[in-house]
Amino acid sequence: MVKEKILVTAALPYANGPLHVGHAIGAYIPADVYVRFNRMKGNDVVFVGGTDEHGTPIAVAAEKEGVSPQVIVDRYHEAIKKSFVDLGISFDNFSRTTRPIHYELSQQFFKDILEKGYIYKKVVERPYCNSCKRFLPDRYVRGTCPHCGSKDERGDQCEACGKQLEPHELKDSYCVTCRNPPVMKATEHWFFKLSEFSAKLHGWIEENRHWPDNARNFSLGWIKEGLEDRAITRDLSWGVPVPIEGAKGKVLYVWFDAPIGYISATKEWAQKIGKPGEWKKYWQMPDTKIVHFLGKDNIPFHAIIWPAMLMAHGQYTLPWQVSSNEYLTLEGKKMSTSRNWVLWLHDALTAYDTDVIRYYLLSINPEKKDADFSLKDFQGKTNSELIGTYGNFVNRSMSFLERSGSVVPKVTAFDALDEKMQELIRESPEKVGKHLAHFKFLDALKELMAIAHCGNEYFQKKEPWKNENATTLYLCANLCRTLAILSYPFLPFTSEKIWKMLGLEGKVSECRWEDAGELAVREGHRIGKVFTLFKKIEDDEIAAFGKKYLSTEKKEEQKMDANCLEYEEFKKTELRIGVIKEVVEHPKADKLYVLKVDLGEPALRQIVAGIRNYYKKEELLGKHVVVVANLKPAELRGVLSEGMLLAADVDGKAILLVPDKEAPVGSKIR
Ligand code: B3M
Ligand code: ZN
Repeated sequence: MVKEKILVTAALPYANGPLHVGHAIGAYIPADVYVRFNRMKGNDVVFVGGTDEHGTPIAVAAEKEGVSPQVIVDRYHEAIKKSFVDLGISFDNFSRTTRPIHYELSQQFFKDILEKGYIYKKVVERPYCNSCKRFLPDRYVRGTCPHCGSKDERGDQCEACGKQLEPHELKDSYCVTCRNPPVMKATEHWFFKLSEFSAKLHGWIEENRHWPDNARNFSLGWIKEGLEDRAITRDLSWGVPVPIEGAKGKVLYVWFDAPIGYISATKEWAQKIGKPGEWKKYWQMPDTKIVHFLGKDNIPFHAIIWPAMLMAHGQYTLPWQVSSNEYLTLEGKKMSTSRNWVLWLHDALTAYDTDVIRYYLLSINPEKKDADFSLKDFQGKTNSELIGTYGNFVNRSMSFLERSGSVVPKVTAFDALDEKMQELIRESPEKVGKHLAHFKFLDALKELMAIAHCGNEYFQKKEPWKNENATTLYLCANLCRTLAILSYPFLPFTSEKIWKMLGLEGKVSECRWEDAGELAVREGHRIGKVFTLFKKIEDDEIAAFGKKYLSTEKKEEQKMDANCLEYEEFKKTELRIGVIKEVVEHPKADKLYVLKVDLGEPALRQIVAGIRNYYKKEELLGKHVVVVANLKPAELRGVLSEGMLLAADVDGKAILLVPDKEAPVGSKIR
């Protein structure tokens, strides 16, 4: 067999929070299964990953906590790395996009394609916050999605409908820092000529028939709609500086530098192994298969923009596969970190063995359609499949062998059932392997479980507790070995345990995939100590787990805590009675009035209020109202506002709060 060169990547998670189980099965577990399988096939595989440490996801998280972005990325790089180790993800290198090697490469990449004429400069209008005095790229803006109407969505992508967004497309948008609506302001940015690659991308994707449907259909659809040039710079201080004169205060867009992280992580790996030029073998030689694993929301970047960047550059190999999973829901509901409906990976891994989590996630792998993680199903599948089928076969075979003296008996005669079993062992590497080679992880796992199931049937039919049993025990011991090898990509820890129980030399990881088809446990071989592989998940246990990590009440409580205001903070709000003295229409916004309000101060206050649809001017004149008097002045659509009126929000309609009895202007409210 010719050895293949394969470079595998798994999307670089933003270092702005921990990972949840959806992340784990979205890209990392399938990538790891694929990598472990290919290593056993004797292929030349390098598996790289790392954390994505730029962009507004990081900057916004840092601001929320009032710390620098560096603090955030340092913290979550470590946390994410630990979760991957605990999950058994066998990266050859796990890097960070804040490392110098990555800055250098991303800047060089930019300069290279600029030189080739694929980048140009253009003045554009972008959202700007007058009170924060800065531009609001990507996630600095929130508002209503123009496609599906979901409220409070981020400026880069709608969590509800998944559509890519530009911050200025959001309706009722506001600045995430101060909540004021942004204005549009001119700024200069660099654009990548994506439109020029339409035809080339189209031809290339057409040919990539081995891609999953979701990636192919999405990309071909997008090309049909028409690809537009994309801004690849941002007005931000956190990120890779744009490496040219006159670009002060501008950084590369995070989705420009992040995929380059795959190359820089490979370069770093090459340096670490003491062969600095080795990365070129994978990125600059066309016979390497570059395989990207990612979740569905990352398809546009991996299947269109990144390949176009590589085409523009011309010196790197294009991806061969874009293996993209659909979403995982949790108890039937969409997972969402911002809405606090998630099962954290570290929580799952504290309570259960890695392989138990890996097995369940792989058994519901959202390969072609969304899948649901439910605790009941997790308990059911673990108990009936992982333990009831796979664990059961290994345990009953090994225990029987132990009770019979721990030595593999001398084979006597083969009957028809034995012949069939021998045949199954011989064919099994091909049966499971053909699916893995084609990224069909669900089919591969099903095949593996079918083999274990055949083992149980064989054991049952042969009734070794009643009959002469030498051949049965010999074949069962061999099938245990076969299962150990074939389950290694899925259940790497369990498979090594079985190996140990079998008393075999070396490790499963050193075996070849095809070894699984041999009858290598010979008569006279002494097995090791036998122990049970898994513990059944009991009802009360899963209930307690759910209560601790998943209960909605608990999540609501946590949310309440997060939203609660200390009294000391609340006390800072200054509320006072005012009387409306003047009402004019806002010159630029038809929902707004510009009011002059007397608060008993020397000068009247100017307040911009969104009540024009609900009150006539004459209804307002002379009205006593409640005013937030110590808000930082802010411009609303270009008009200064020095306070806010209190109103009840009744289905989006404003109803002003007024004093019940006469209260003089300026009265404080306590
Ligand atoms: N950090 C998005 C995400 O975590 C992004 C992936 C980058 S892959 C180059 O979903
Ligand atoms: Zn602001």
